Amino acid sequence: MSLEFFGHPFSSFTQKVLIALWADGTPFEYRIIDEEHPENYAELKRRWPFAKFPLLVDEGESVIESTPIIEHLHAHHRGQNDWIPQGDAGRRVRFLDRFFDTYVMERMQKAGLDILRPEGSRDPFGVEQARSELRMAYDWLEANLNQGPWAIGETFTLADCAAAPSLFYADWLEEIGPSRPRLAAYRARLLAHPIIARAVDEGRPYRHFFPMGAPDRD
Ligand SMILES: N[C@@H](CCC(=O)N[C@@H](CS)C(=O)NCC(=O)O)C(=O)O
Repeated sequence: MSLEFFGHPFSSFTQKVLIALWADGTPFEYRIIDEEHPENYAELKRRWPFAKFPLLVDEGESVIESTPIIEHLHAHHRGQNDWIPQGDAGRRVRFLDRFFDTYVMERMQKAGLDILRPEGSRDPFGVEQARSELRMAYDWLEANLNQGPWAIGETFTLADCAAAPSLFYADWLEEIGPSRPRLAAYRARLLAHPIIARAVDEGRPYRHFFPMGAPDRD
């Protein structure tokens, strides 16, 4: 029952899955994608031509994309957490997981990574649109998040695994600010969770990778 996990400590989608793995105490071999381990990138690329991470290998089988990886862990390596509860609660979890991935994480990637494009091929219109949709996502969350402590209430779920890295990094790019106290308090609760604090700490040495420069907080 050996699990190999390909990812990088500073990557938001990697952190999303690490939170689930660590919170359950699931053993795995961590294959970090970096310059010191070219064989890890080569294996990732062989298994998934897009070479996006994270990627999980379970007994030789590739499991691709963060949400299906957590679903796979939930089904085959069940720990103490109920990542996707049954019934309506599960539907709310899946919706919020999609929401954080799509409207927070992907908008943040779009706006944040544009600066790495070669001069002349940047997309200022797309960046402004992504930032505007990020603010719209914050406003929606401010109006619709429940009282917590977690995304759907008392149970820490897949939705919180997605929320933690997305809100962590998105706030660096576009501050949530004091006008959204409920969302700011949820982000603070997530960052105070010991497993999420570990994910943030393991990413700390790589903060110089943040394209716009990491702010001096968190
Ligand atoms: N939808 C994917 C997104 C994965 C993704 O965007 N990963 C980023 C790191 S956070 C990546 O692989 N970046 C490297 C690249 O695009 O070459 C998931 O849920 O896993």
